[in-house]
Amino acid sequence: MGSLGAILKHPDDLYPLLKLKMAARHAEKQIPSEPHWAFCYSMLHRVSRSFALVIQQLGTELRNAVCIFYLILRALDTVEDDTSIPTEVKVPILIAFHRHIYDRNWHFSCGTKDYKVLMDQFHVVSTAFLELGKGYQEAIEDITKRMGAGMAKFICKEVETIDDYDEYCHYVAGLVGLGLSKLFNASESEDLASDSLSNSTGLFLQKTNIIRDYLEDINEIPKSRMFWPREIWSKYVNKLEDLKYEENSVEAVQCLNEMVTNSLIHVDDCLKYMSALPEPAIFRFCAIPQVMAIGTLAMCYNNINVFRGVVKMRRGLTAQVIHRTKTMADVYGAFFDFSCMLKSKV
Ligand code: IN0
Repeated sequence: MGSLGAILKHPDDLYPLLKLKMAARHAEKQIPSEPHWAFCYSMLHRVSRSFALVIQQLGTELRNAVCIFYLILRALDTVEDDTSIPTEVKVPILIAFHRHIYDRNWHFSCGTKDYKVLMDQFHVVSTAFLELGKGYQEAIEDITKRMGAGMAKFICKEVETIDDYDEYCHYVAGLVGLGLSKLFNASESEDLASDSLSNSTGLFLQKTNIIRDYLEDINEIPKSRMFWPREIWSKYVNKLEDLKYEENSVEAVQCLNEMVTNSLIHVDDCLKYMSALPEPAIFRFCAIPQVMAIGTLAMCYNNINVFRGVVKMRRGLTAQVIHRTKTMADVYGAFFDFSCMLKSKV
């Protein structure tokens, strides 16, 4: 079907995309005038347009804290992800990262493209961090410390069991949930959510990323990154990379389906977490990534293309999710629709 055909068949797609573009333009115009904040927001915009968009509705203080938290985590992630850094250099940086954020003179060049700019200009992020309220700073420091230590642990350790998988996802995403709950609480608009529910919310997002990014991670140069737990893939193949070869297509899809099923365990907690967020702006900020995740899982299930290229939600669908996710009823509706799609594939 041509693009006009697609639009005519789904006329709803055109309008949300247009609205998304207008909102993105509006967000760009809202970039603050102080140069260090302008840098942080334009950096955020470059690394994740939709994230930059969705945080616009938060109050200024909380929005600034979330922006800096996101950039610090991206920087930490850039160090963890860069497979060209030797282990003996990488591990000490990860472990001390929570101290580097206070040091305007600290610098470590790594990563590529936008992430290289972020690393090279990290002192600008530090400058903005030091302007946040103490409560925000302490929450960000605490999470950065625990995450860096967890990442360091997994540099030298493979993800063997499902427990390892949950532990790794806790460090890189569950802790983000705990940190955000602390930031919401520090902004005084929200009661502190339970750690267990905040953790599940992060696990659900990260497991979705790990499933979706199989090929990208396995093809990483100079060394693959492997996050799928051996306890699951060893039922289907001898080596994780074997899943990408055409002769193993049947096993690959079966393994993929088991991975998707594993991530669905967290849906219950995610819905509970979201239903307890009374502040509308915070609610939308949390709900949009969750709806995107269940949508991505529904697309990935039984889909061999996960092993051939990138499986992503279409831009029009993303735009719809952003504009239609306003209340808990919208979230239940979206989870219901994507669950029906999953069910039809099982
Ligand atoms: C996030 C999360 C995020 C947002 C809201 C509530 C959360 C509660 C618990 C845990 C994480 C929460 O959302 C972003 C969304 C995002 O960046 N999406 C990308 C899409 C993509 O493919 O990367 C985009 O371009 O829009 C998220 O994925 N993570 C994240 C990081 C920092 C913060 Cl402060 C919030 C990353 C991760 C690893 C899933 C936690």
